[in-house]
Amino acid sequence: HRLTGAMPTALDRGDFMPHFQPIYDLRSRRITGVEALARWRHGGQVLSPHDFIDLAEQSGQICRLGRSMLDQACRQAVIWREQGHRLTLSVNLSPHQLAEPDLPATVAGLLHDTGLPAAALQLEITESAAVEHHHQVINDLAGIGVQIAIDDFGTGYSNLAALSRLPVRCLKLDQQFIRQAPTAQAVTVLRHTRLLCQDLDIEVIAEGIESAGDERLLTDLGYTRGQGFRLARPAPAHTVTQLLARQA
Ligand code: G
Ligand code: G
Ligand code: MN
Ligand code: NA
Repeated sequence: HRLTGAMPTALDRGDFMPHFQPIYDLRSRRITGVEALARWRHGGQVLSPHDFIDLAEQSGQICRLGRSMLDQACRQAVIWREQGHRLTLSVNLSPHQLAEPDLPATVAGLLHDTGLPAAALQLEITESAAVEHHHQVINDLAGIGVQIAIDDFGTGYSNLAALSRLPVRCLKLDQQFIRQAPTAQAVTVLRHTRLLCQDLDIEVIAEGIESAGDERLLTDLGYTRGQGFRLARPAPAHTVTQLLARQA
């Protein structure tokens, strides 16, 4: 694929960058965190992960790309924290990154170099990758003090027993449930996931909030954290800086 061939040079030149999507406290409507989402400035366009993450994984370049995202996102998070915003930074990890034995050392090194406190970094991993193979590396990452979140929760091979044994701080409930609401089944999943998290003492973030109705349903069910186009779309750092300044 022509994009695969263009990746090494693009990485060298710094053409990959994170955009950031705010995560909100649904009660105060304040931003409590941001999720870094990779973008590629390529040929006058900005490409989204759908265009290149699979290619990066297949070609083995996802680790370098993931490291670059982590590095850039941590540096930006430090800038926001220096402006007085107490944010958690969430960064997506590919299963390939979890399979790299030096990931915990790499993350520790990045935190040291950037000055971002470990507790301010949340690493998002998908259910399948989390529960199948990578208990040791996940434990090591948690040992550094970073938060572990399970992304797209409810879509993978949920192994609740494994989940309760892992040092998981947060579940990000996949968009599909709020999309399917208000069917009775979807509302049941939303309600019980919230209760499960409460009982396991795990934070839960509802993803894909697109309307006032979505937001009302979730707050009625006791959700206090959310992310979605109704609240804010992914945007370049400077746009998020403006959003943060406005709520200060
Ligand atoms: O930004 P967007 O909403 O289009 O992201 C689409 C998908 O790409 C999401 O599932 C997200 O988890 C994934 N993604 C975005 N940025 C990164 C990244 O830096 N690393 C990895 N591994 N996945 C990412
Ligand atoms: O898989 P992950 O949760 O990392 O993916 C985040 C993706 O979800 C990004 O591509 C982001 O653009 C997208 N996203 C965020 N909020 C919404 C939303 O409200 N609706 C839809 N359709 N997509 C969203
Ligand atoms: Mn994510
Ligand atoms: Na998700």
